[in-house]
Amino acid sequence: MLPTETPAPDGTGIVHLGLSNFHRAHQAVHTAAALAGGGPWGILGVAPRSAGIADAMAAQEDRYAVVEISPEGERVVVPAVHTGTAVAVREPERVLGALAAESTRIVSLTVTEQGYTIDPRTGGLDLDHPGVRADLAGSATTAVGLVARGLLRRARGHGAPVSVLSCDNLLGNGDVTARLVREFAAALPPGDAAALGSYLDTVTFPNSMVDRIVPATTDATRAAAARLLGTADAVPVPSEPFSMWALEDRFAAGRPAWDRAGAGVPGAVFTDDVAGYELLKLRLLNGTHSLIAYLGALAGEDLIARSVARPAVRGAAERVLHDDHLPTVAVPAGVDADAYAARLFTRWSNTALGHRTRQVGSDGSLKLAQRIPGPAARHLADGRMPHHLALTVAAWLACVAPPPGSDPGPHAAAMAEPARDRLAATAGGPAPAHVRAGLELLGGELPDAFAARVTELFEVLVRHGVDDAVAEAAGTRSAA
Ligand code: CS2
Repeated sequence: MLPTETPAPDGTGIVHLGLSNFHRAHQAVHTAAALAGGGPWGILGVAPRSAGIADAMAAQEDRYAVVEISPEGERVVVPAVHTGTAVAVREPERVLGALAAESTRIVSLTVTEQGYTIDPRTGGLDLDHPGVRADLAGSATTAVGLVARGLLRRARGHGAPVSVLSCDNLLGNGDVTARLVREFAAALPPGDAAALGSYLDTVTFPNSMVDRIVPATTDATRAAAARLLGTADAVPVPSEPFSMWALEDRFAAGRPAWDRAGAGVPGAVFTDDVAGYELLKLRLLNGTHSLIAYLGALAGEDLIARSVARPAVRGAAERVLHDDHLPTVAVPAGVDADAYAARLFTRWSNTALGHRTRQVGSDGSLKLAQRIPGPAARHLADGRMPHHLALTVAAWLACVAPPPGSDPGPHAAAMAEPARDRLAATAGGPAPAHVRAGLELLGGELPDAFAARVTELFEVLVRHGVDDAVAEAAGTRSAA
């Protein structure tokens, strides 16, 4: 059994949807810290579809290691907070039973931007999504369907309170989740809609900002875990040492003492200004991260750390962060924006971490929807062109939907992009129409002037490469 310092939880008060590396290195570690104070805060870890991690954890008594990697060295923590794992598509009844159990006080989620089944055109629940349609007809496979059907059982049963905690990189993630579940409820047959609708008045959906850079597991992670633990772990998680969590303290049935530091992480911040932390993080970190990933991949870089070490990419990242993202954020009281920004560059420069451009660049149509239209609209309304936000969109398109005959390189080609086929349809046509198709996916109805600037930068990128495009965005490119 993997050695741990986490005290055994006194029950399973949390059902978590999404057994990703991010959950396992973030919420799980903060929960391990909280359990030093005791409590019924064990976690049933539910993988939506794939059994790999769930079954490997089950074969290890639900334990795994988090390997914290920094240039100074490695450190291991075994956050033994899971009391079981399940796979929703394989055992839906068991998962629904757990969601509905009276002992469940928190249902948390890390299902990625894609997992919320949002229609980008409306920002609401995608009622045409095949999974959503099936869930409305009686199954429970999507995140929203699982949560709603679990809550419906609670409503029809004991009616005990619960909170739903989104831990994904969505602006207002709790509010968004509440809205999607309500939209699902409203689309149910009248009896169910009424029962769930009134129970939902008792459920809270705290907003939260989550932050820890967590790459994919590799053979090197497994080797490091085995070396540090003295025993094999099939599913360890690599992570940076940094971790941050800011949440609203609105829990209908209690919560772990996540404000406790321990297991290598500082305590979470409970605040009424989660929105400030979310904007700061989604824009400065995630928004800039996307630009680094796309430009880096186009320049042939596999790793984020190597990308940001390139002067052109570093320069563009500084500009997008300071000129385009930071001015749109009301920095929360007590946060030093300059120190925050400087620390981001240190975090991104962690070469030992092995964070890949393809990981950050994947699902761009969904991630950029959270990261670009909001700040871009702010600048454009003030009559200012956010050149480096335009460069971010151009670099995304150059990676995932380049014109035929232009090769974005292996790292861009390896990026997952749910809209790849849709974008391929316009990639061979005129660039302005192609860019418009890309911007439509991001939503936000940005003015034509922005689309025109994206088009210019896209053309420079695919014809002349990263250095020229960065110079063009900065206004320092000499006429070709
Ligand atoms: C990244 C995030 O992949 C991405 O889009 O920007 O996963 C980022 O590493 C985390 O949000 C850091 O907290």
